[in-house]
Amino acid sequence: MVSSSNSSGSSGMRSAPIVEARTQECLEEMRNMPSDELANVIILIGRTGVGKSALLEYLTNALGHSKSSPNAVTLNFQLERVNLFSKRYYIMDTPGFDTDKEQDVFREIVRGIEAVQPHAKIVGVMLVTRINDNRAEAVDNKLVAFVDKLCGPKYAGQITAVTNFWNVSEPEEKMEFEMRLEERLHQWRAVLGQEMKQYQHGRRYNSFGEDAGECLKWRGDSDDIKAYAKAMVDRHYGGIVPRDPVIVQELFENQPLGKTAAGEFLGIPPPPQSSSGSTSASSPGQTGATTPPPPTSEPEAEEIPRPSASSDRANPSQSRPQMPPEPDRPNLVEDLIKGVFNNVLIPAAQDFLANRALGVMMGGAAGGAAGGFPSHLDPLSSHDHFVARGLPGDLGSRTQYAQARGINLEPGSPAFGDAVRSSIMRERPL
Ligand SMILES: Nc1nc2c(ncn2[C@@H]2O[C@H](COP(=O)(O)OP(=O)(O)OP(=O)(O)O)[C@@H](O)[C@H]2O)c(=O)[nH]1
Ligand SMILES: [Mg+2]
Repeated sequence: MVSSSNSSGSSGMRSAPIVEARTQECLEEMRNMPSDELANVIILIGRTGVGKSALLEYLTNALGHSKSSPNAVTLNFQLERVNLFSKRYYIMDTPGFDTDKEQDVFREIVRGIEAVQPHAKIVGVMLVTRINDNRAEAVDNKLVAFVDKLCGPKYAGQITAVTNFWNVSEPEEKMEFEMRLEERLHQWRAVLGQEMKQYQHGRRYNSFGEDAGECLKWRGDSDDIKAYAKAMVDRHYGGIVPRDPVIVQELFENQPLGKTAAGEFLGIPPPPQSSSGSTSASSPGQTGATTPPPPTSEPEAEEIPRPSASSDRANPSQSRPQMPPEPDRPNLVEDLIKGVFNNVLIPAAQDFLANRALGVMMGGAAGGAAGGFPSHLDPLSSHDHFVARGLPGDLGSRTQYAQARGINLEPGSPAFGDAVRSSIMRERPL
């Protein structure tokens, strides 16, 4: 186990002592947990300044992490704990994934994962971005592809795409952000998996846990924003039977970082080939950590019991079941990196804007995608039907659409979804 797990990172700089002490407390608490229990860890990943640390603060009520404090930039992994609806979570903050920092950030994430093993399950990964950021730099796409490599193909349902900076002043700006969100989620789901969840941090949520279509004030409405964020964690992670991301299995197998999917993707050089060809003598993850590989099991989603951490430790040779082979997927990650999606989706977005300018977005006269219902969307989802037609699918937009057509059902209810779906299908056949 890492003995001073927050004292030095790839940057060689130190976190604020109080934040560091709390991280140590969290690690200590995990170590002291009953051997048949595992801590629930959620990792925040994203570029610098997108609000990862601010999200951690809102989720846990902790202070001292974000740019609103003197300890502006996160340099090492940091942990805070919170009890949400009688379940304890440990939220792990990580440094910003930026150009030329990618490998260092990956190493720090690995350091964090190794530090919590074998006492924890990585129940979730949150991919945090700013919605008010219209840059589409190579590193943004690389980030999504990196998360895919880190988590593997079966983890999509445990990834939450969090967008920040929803505080808008103009309705036009809100529409633009909503359109950008749809575009982004469309791209990401194509890469990470359709089960990926979403959360708009700074928007109002209704009692069904659905985006109610209203942007809140970052400071004035902070209590509401905090409550919605906490409820989201419970919704997304409270009732699941979690699996670990693929990196946990790879570290457990003593894969050197350059041999892990994420490490290979980021260009971390593989270790020199030994004469026997074995890599098992390499230190786990080559991060300099003293942690043994994480001897936790990787149950299929249906498998609830897992060997306890202590029994795993007692018999480290008892390896966990092999991960199932990756299903065949088109080269979406490579396409994403090459920017293919940008070429496809930006014209679609422009069409959408043009339609909106003509006042036809809700009118049904024009717009919409051609060529049938996209196979990656859910034909039973009214949200996906809107998206398939190039329209914002959030609940607020669907409610607006419904009201304009005299559909007076409870927004978000199944009956509402059915009525809205039928209506849009009639109006805009694909
Ligand atoms: N207005 C507004 N401000 C936000 C929002 N989210 C975060 N912030 C603020 O923006 C800043 C974001 O900083 P951090 O949370 O430190 O960003 P980070 O992603 O942790 O950055 P690194 O540690 O450098 O990786 C903080 O001052 C937050 O208070 C948001 O949704 N709206
Ligand atoms: Mg930070």
